[in-house]
Amino acid sequence: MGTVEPQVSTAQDAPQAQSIDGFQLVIDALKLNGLDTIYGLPGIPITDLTRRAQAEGMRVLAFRHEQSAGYAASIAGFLTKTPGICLTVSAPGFLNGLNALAHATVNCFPMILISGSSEREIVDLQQGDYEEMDQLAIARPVAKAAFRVLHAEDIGVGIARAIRAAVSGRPGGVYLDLPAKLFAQTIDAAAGRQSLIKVVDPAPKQIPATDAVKRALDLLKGAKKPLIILGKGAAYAQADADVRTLVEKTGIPYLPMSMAKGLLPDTHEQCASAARSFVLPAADVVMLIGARLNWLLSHGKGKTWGGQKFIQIDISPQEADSNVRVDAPLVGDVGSCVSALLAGINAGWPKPPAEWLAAVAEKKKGNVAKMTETLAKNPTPMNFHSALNVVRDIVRDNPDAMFVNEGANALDFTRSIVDMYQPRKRIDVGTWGIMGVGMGYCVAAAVTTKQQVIAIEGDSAFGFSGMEVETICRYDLPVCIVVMNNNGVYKGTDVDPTGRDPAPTVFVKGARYDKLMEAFGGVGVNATTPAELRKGMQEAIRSRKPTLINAVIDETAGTESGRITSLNPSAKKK
Ligand SMILES: Cc1ncc(C[n+]2csc(CCOP(=O)(O)OP(=O)(O)O)c2C)c(N)n1
Ligand SMILES: [Mg+2]
Repeated sequence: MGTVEPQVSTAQDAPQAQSIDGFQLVIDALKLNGLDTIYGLPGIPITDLTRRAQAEGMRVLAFRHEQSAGYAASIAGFLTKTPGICLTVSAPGFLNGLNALAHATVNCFPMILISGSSEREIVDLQQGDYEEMDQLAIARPVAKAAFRVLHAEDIGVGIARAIRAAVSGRPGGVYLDLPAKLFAQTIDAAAGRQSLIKVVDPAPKQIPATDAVKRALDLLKGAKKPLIILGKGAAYAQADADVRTLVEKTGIPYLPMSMAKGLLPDTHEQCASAARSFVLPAADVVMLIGARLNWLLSHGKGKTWGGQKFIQIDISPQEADSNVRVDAPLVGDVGSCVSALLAGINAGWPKPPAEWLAAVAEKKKGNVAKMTETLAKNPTPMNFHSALNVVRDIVRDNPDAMFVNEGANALDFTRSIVDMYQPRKRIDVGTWGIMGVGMGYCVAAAVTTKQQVIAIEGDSAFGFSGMEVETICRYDLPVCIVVMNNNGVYKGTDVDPTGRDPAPTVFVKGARYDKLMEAFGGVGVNATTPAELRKGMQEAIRSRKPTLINAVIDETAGTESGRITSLNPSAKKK
């Protein structure tokens, strides 16, 4: 006592030492909730937010276009079951990110688009601010929820609400508007820290009702030709072991939707993918697990289907009956629903009738034999099949690799030829069949899983996000991109009947996409044969270097719109 050192602080800096600003509160609120990665693009008013987040140990991945950052955030949400964070500047940056926000909502991926915005007073009086736009109003119709924070003391609540909205119930895209003024606002540090919320149980389990479980089990038990359809909701749930047990214990043939491929290995004997057009109309009871009866399943009606009964597992109570009658809706999260069903399936559960299983097996055998024959051909020039035969082998030998896929023919052929072996490896164009997800998905897949990434891209599809190869090189990510180069959209053979311009569907002939990768220090390969493609992919996986293989595909090989030609209104018969 009596030897206390004199305090050196001055009256001026004392309040600063005890205050905290909006930047810091945003960073602290995200970190407090385990959100440690930002996918974004800097500029006014969020440049310092990106700098300070990085300085505080967050991973800040800067893209060349916000759309790619947004897609990266959306798929990070799918892969991790926590909201992917995308950060954009006001008006134009926000709009560039908005596409991905809508994509996240439509695909049920948890994502938060955080955007800086201009001064409210000026925006609301339309006085012409820098990048003036009423972003909240514009985001609302495509977001699951949209919030704005005006006061630093509300940042904690704003981020907590955004997290809950993104991941609870049916996940989706959430918009969080942070006006420029908020970032520099300071409040008392202790009060600020106190205002932050660590969200408890952000995605609560939703347990299905016992009578609904019984109804579903009764219907399933009485089926003569049962079928299970696994959607990407089942993949999202991360209830992989229970889903597999349910399929195997019941012995029911199953169809995986595109992003559910690998939930059970595609080579599983109960997998009915190779007999899809047979099982859909023939089945008498179909159990949908995290799959919606949207256009991808022909809305559950028409000639694809056979007027059967449906059991539908979905977290949204509004999903059932959206297209056709659902006889046994089971509302809850996929994990809880599947485990409730399993509890009612004992050793005495009857396997499906042998005739049904034999009929499915027979159809599969025929189609697999046809495909094997096609894949064995080695035409010159290389076509989709001979190239994908190589990709199929590479994926079989590297089942841990993440697999990104977009295009039309480059998508449809790949989906049916390349088997997946593990859950949540295949990520693709999703519910909208959207082009442009490719490179953003590659970055997020590499960053969140640390695995090798293989991307099979149509040459048109690749173009939507091609500049992000620089991002891939900058972060030195183990991404091997294969551009299926058939000189255009669907094929490269169209001509302008007037002879003036190139046709709208064709690109520069013989383009060398591999040179784009070389420009940023990655490895470029031009592959004109399956052997060259194989060597290029093997080397990419061995080296883990950013690699782009320009796979030269016969420009006559594709079909209009790939597998969904029927959806394309055609002016006249070709
Ligand atoms: C954002 C967006 N714009 C346009 C389309 C329409 N579209 C569907 S597939 C496709 C490209 C198909 O060409 P490519 O990727 O080269 O695949 P290919 O069939 O030639 O293998 C386009 C432009 C879309 N699905 N999404
Ligand atoms: Mg093409």
